[in-house]
Order: sequence, then C-alpha cells, then structure tokens
Amino acid sequence: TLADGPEALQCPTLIEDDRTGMSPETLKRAFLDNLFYLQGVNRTDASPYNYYVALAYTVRDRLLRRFLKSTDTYKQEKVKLVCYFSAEFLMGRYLGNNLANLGIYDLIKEMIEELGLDFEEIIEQEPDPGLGNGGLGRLAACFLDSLASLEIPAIGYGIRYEFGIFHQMIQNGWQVEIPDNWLRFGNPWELPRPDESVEVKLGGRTEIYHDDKGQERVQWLPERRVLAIPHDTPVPGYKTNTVNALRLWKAEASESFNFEAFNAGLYDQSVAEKMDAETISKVLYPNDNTPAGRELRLAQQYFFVAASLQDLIRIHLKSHKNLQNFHETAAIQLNDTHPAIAIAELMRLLVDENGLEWSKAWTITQKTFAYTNHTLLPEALERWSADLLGKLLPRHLEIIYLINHFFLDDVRTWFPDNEELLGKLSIVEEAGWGNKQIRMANLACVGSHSINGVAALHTELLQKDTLKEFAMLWPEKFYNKTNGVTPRRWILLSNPQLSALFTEKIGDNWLKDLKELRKLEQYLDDPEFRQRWYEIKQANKADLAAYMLKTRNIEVDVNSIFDVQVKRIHEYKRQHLAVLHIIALYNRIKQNPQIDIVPRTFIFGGKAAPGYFMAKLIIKLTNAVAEIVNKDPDVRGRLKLVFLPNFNVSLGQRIYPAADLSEQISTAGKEASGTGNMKFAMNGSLTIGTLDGANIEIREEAGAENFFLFGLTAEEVYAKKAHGYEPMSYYKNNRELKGVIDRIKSGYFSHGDPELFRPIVDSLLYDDQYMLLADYQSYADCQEQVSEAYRDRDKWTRMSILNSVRMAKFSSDRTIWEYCQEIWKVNPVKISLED
Ligand code: BZD
Repeated sequence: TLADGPEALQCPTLIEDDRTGMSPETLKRAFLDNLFYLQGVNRTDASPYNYYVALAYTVRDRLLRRFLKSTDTYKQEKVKLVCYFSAEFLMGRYLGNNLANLGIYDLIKEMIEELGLDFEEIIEQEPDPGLGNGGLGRLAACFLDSLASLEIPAIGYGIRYEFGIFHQMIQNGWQVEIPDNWLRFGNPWELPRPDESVEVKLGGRTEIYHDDKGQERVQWLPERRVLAIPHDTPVPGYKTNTVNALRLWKAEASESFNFEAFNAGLYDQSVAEKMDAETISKVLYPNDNTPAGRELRLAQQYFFVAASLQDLIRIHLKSHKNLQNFHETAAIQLNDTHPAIAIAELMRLLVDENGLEWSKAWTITQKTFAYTNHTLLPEALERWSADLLGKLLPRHLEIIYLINHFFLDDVRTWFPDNEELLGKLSIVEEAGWGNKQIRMANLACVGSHSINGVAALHTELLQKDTLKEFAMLWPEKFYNKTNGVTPRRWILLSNPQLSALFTEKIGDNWLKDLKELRKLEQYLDDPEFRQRWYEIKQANKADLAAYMLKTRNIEVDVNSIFDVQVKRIHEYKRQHLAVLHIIALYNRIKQNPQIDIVPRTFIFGGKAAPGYFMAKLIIKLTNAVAEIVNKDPDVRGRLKLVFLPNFNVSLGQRIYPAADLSEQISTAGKEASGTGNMKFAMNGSLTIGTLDGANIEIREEAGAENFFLFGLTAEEVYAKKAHGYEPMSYYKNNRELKGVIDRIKSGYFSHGDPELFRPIVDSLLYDDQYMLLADYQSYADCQEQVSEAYRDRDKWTRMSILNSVRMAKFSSDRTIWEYCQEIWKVNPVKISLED
C-alpha cells in the first residue's frame, strides 16, 4: 500500500485574496497593521515580542480560509474523522512551522529583514508550548503534522493546560522547577470557541428509574458540573490546503452553578467552586512513565474525554439520524491509557443517554477505539483504585464492572476452568483487603479493535509478555506501528543548511517523500559533497557552541566529538552509564596526562520528574562531574561536560543538528521505541546504542556497519535476571569500573562528602535493576570504536551521510499512512479553496 502512499499526493497551488495575499507588499502591510491596530504599538517603541505577535497574526490570517474550508469539506462530505485522543501534545513553537508549511518561510524572512528586523530574534520570542512530558506528547504533535500533510481529515483532542511542563533551572547542580506560565501574554494561535462549550459531570451517585416504557434504567446524579471550553489551534499540512484542528479543552465553572450560589448570598462559595473547576485544566502532571494516582489526574482524563465525545456526537448527529453508525464517523486513537476512560464514557452515552441496547453499544464502541501502548515498564501501567474511580465517576465504575463481567463470561466459555487466565485478563484486580484496582490497559484492550506497540521489538514483547494473555485471545487485534517523526520540523526547520543541500541536489520532494533522500547516496564518493556535509555539521556545532558559551559560560572545542544524550532523565535510560564512562576517561587522563584521546564534548539535557529522587540525583552527579572535569588542568580541555537546562522542543531543534554521536543506551527491552534516536540520525549523527526499541530498526536501515552497537540483548537481560544477576561481581572483576565507582564513593565529586551519591552507588552495587554494570565494558569498548572512527574524517562523514539518507522509514508520514490503511481505514480528502 505504500506504493501509492504519501508521495502520490501533489501540492495544490496556493491562492491569494486581498486580505491574505502572499505578495511581499500585502504581507508587509498586514504585519505593520497587526502591530498598530491589534496591539496599539508604534514601530518606534515596538519590542521583539510585539513583532512576534504581529507576525503570528499575519500568519494565522493566512491559515484561516484553509482551516474553515477543511472543516466545511469534512462536514459536507461526511468523512470519517481520525480523532487523536491524547492528554499531551508537545507542539513546539508554531511560527516557524506554520511559515514552512504554508511555503512562505523565505518570503517572510526576507520581508522581516527588509524592515531591518532580526528574524531569528522574533522567532525566539514565542514561548515553547510544553503541553507534554516527552516522547508520547511529541509523537502526538508529529502525527498531527503528518495527518494534515497527507490530507487526512483529523482532529487532535486534549487539554489546554494553563501551565505546561515546568521550566527547569539548574542551581548548584540540582534541578529546580519553575512554573511554566506560557499563556501569560496571550496566545495568538488559538481560537476560543465558547459557543461550542459542553458540560462535564463529576461525582455524585447513580439511581435506578423506569422510563416511559416501564424499562428499568440507570441515571447518574452528579455532584458537580464543569464547563469545557474548546480552544482550536489550526494545524496546517506541508504545502497542502488541509488545515486540521488541535482542539484543547479549558475547564471553567459552569455558570448555572456558581450563579445559584451567588444568588443565595454565598459569594465566597461560588468563587471557590469556580476555582475548583478551573483547577482541572490548570497544570500538566510532570511524570513520565510513573502514574500519578491522584484524583485530579483522573478528573483531567475524564474531563477532556467526556468533552471530546460530546463534541463528536454533536458532529455525528448533524448528518446522521442516530448513533447506530457512530464508528463510521470517528476513528478514535487512544494515546496510551490516559484517555481510556472514554470506553466507559461512550458506553454510558450510548446506553444511558441514547437508549441503545448494551450489546449494540458495545459493538459500536469496540469498532470506534484503537489503543496505542507506549511502555513495557510494569510499574508504569495505569491503575486506578476502584474507590477513587467510583467516587469521581460512579456510573463509569458500574459500567466497567459490567464490561468486565460480560468479557470474563466470554473468556470462561472459551477457556473453561482457567482461573489463572481470568485473573490476568480481568479489568478489575483484587489487590487484597477488598482493595480493588482498575487496570486501564486491560480496559483499553477489551474496548478496542486494535492494539499497537510503537516499534517492532516493543510490539513483540507486548505480545510475549506485558499483554500476552490478550495476544493469545485476540492475535488479530495486534499491530506494530513503528514511530516516526516529522521531517518538516526535525530537518527542514531545525537544519536549514542541510535542507538546502538536499534540495539543491535532488529538489524538494524529499519533504513529502523521505525515500527521495536515498538518491543522495550517489554522492557518497564525491569529495566536494562530503566536504560540504562536514562543513554543515561543523557550522551547526559552532552555533550550539555559541549557545553553550552564552547560556552556561562553557567554552567547547568544535573539533571534539559532540556526544549527546537528551531525553527525560530515567534510570532505565541510563544517563548514569554515560557518566560512568566519562569518569573512566577522566581516570585514564589522571593516570597518564599524556594519553592520546580523541577530544569529546558530552552534552546532556532532560527533565526529571519532580518527585523522582534518583533521577534528580543523576542530574546532580552529572553536574558534579562536569564541575571537576571541566576545570582540571590535566584534562586540558579534551573532555568537556555540559548539562543544558530546560531541554524542550526548541532546544532540541538546536541540538540534534549539532550532534556527532547520539546516545541511545537504555537497557534492552525497556525503551518502547524512542523518537529522539530518529531525529539525531536524520541529521547525520551516528548512534551508539543497545538493541532496544527503534534502535534495532534504525540499525537495519542504516546498515550494521554504520551503527555502534553494544550491550546485552533483551533476551540476555531476562536470562541474566532469571539466573540471579550479581552486579558486585562486575565491580570486583573490572579494575577500571571499580576505579570509576570508587571515585564517586570517595566523595571526589561531592566536596569530600561520601554520602551524597551513595544512593546511586548502592543501587548499582546491590541491585542494578537496569544492568549498567553488566553493560559497562561493552559500552566502554564501543566508545573506543567511536573514537577511532572519528579520527578518520572521511569514514565518519560517509557513515553520517548514510545514516541521514536512509532514514525514510522514520518519517511520521510513513507511520501515519500505516495507521490510516490498517487501523483507521481512512483516505485522503482534497480540500479545494474555490467557493
Ligand atoms: O513514548 C514514550 C516512550 O518511553 C518512548 O520509548 C516512545 O518512543 C514514546 C512515543 O511512543 N513514553 C512517554 O513519553 N511517556 C510519557 O511521557 C508519559 C506521560 C504521562 C504518563 C505516562 C507516560
């Protein structure tokens, strides 16, 4: 099916009208109007931020016609809508992306520069909307870009958090969290749609009653109601007329309620209720891969899901007389289990509120939902205590029990007398003392027609391990959908020089069909091409070096290997394995200051969940080692370690193009996919990595000879655990490793305090759940191969080119096309701008 896939779609021509013309004059006029009339500012006292806002509105105006045309077309043609339900959308800055997708980036840049303004500075004014934690949220954003670029009717549904992921500062080497008040100065990209607000009910109890036909039915008598107000952000495709919506819900007090209290003279109570309601969309939970388990988190999940389903039902009933064929209007993808309560909510809407029979409603529900799993860590699977769920959503708890009851009845007929199987499959876990837990992954599996993992190994392990009972029951429900990233943001925007080289050699169709890049392999033996490739990397490194000097006051050597690990801080991702290796290199230098080593700049970035003690201690260790290594005269600048604070989408855009080496060193079998690994490789970084997640597929595509592989395989990891893993033996038998750990233990990096890093040392020596010590020597040896390869510039550059041009598989266009064909069963819809 890929043959007539993304690349078959042609770019339509762009149209102009008086107000939103694309001629330099019209653009300039609009820009200056948006400064004066919209913001009341003169050019003489306009700030760079004023210019940003003026430009943002100029661009937004040019999206609106396409946006409304897309929506109208979907309505008129009664298309099936792809609905991406996600608690997180990590969109990154809009301005540059929207300019690029409209095809007016260079035009606008020129216009701005003609006015004597600094384009780069204006772009940098935009707050980076951080409505996500990491990979899962960023994947949702890449998917929206690909959906619009492939002209697929789609909508992203989520939460308009007032505070996104915290701003990370580093003080005295420790992470400090600052609230991210990203909406303080307004948001020019969003369109509030108060007229499409809906009510969401919470709490209370249920009651049995008899309808007019004497039928026994259940109704929910909620304790409170909140208003959900949609805010739409247009999401344009790359050089298409399609502009889809990202619809994020803001929670507000339901007017009727606080008005009642107000009239009763309870002004303070009505204000308190208003604040309570607004709390729901106040802040993003900053935990990745650890469930929050808090009532407010469940309220957030239910809030956006209930609002979105009402929205979809409203849309459906505009063109259909009932809900019998709801699944033909909406294909809902659940981005992990965070929105999985939607399964119970749709059942409630169909059965309680629309009078459908249970079994009919269940068929529709299963045909509507599809579930993506993003983790293999058992502790990361969401579970809600039945008490908590029942308190907030009493009717949903009953519905979940019913779903489970009918499901387990089926299982009993298929597999009689298999209590163990029943226990594993059950949505309800009996955790002892009458303490029941609702397993959201089980609910998602039972209520969906499709279950997918995000890389080949991940899907395989889901089927063999995490979800094996479901895979046994319904093998046909399982799919692999290896993740991808959008080449528009992650190559075109972030690496303009490399993009210009691509386009010069093969034209610009690679942006619609990344397989085109393969044509560049013909230049592999062209010394001039390799020289330009090398110079672009060096220029990107110089830019990042300037940024590091400015923000961290650390000077680095652009001829050193830029060795980079940027991602959330987590023990399974093993940032501390890289730190052990840095200390080993340092020890080698201390033993022999004359040693010939290839200079390296180690760059780290990533946030730790505020409550994750070990992750925060790893950040502190990294900074503590940096403090010693960077200023030791014996090192003579050959090793530099930089922790870049507040890693986010926009910092990623600077970092990936400047990396020589991409660190993808998770314990095999733990990283579901990884997506940073793809961004690095597309930008010509070589990977040092384990056989984990999508690393395996990246290595397959790039060629094993162009990838630095080390470490245990997932199978070896399991086998070792099964046979009783003893990290202490590695410490005792490996002199270099012992030297490294002893150095930390001695207090050398903690001003003589041997206690500070003891939790890390102890966890490595006595537990080492993530097997750093088992993989240490293999990693250190592999790093020697990296250094040797870097000494040969030609060899390195060839490997870099091959990595970059062979990454077509990891375009999110490929991923989305597969979801469209195999899971959602939807096709592109052309948007015409003619009236
Ligand atoms: O999802 C990540 C995985 O760890 C990566 O391997 C994978 O590439 C990406 C995309 O599929 N998972 C997350 O990012 N998870 C979270 O951020 C998260 C957030 C809230 C609660 C639980 C997990």
